[in-house]
Amino acid sequence: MADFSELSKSVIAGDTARTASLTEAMLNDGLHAKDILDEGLIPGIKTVGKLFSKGEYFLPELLMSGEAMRAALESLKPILSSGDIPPTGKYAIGTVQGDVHNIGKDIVIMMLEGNGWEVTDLGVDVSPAEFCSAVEKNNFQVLGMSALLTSTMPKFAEIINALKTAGLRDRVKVMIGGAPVTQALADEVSADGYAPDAAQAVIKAGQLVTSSGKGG
Ligand code: B1M
Repeated sequence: MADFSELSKSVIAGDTARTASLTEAMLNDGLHAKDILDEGLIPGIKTVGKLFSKGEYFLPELLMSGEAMRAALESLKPILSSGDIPPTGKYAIGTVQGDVHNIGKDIVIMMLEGNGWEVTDLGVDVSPAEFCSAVEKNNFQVLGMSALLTSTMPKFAEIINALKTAGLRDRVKVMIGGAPVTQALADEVSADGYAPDAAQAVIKAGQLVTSSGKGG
């Protein structure tokens, strides 16, 4: 039985070298990338969030643990994003303006790519105009938006309104996600879909293109 708690602890400690080496060792032992993520890395970073909320961790600790996560993701990326399946469609995704959290978005990207999606990463701190421009210039089936801060969640409605104003809303299915995001918010802002995690984001994206007949 793998000891995922050691991996969680190394993320909590913000120990980049140890997080990277434990991740590599687990992969070499034949453990699944998704289990390493779901059982070790994500519980670790969630604990960091809780410590930050309680005032026991400060910004430097948040940064160090974020770095440790990123180092582990480098090792998982080739596995999560490889998949020998036919192309599913084109997906663009970005973190909304005012928000620089990208770990969750990047995991969503890896899982989408692993399931045949051609993904364009619009990056972080993406303005409504940049989202609109991406949709205008490309033939994406799905536009994904991620937000991790309650203060940046209102950007979803702003971006969807900007798409409507630009006459682009019907060109693309819109999905939202991120730790504080809920289905209720998706309904409120008239997004086409919401997913609580990366695995379900892949399922939801597939459902959206199937229901619209926009599959690629
Ligand atoms: Co920040 N941060 N942070 N942070 N940070 C949170 C989000 C926070 C909850 C911590 C806390 O207080 N407990 C809190 C927000 C509170 C709130 O809004 N109510 C917070 C804060 C306050 C801040 C700052 C304001 C701190 C400050 O400066 N005083 C600041 C804001 C900077 C900004 O964006 N303008 C800040 C900065 C940072 C760092 C840069 C240091 C770092 C980010 C590093 C990076 O991303 N490169 C950081 C981190 C690491 C966190 C926590 C600890 C971890 C986030 C994370 O990576 N989670 C976080 C606490 C927490 O989330 N519990 C916290 C793991 C990741 C796998 O989960 O992103 O939820 P998540 O993604 C999941 C799902 O949500 C879903 O799939 C993913 C994989 O399963 N998903 C989607 C995500 N996007 C999706 C899109 C979809 C579908 C599903 O469809 C399109």
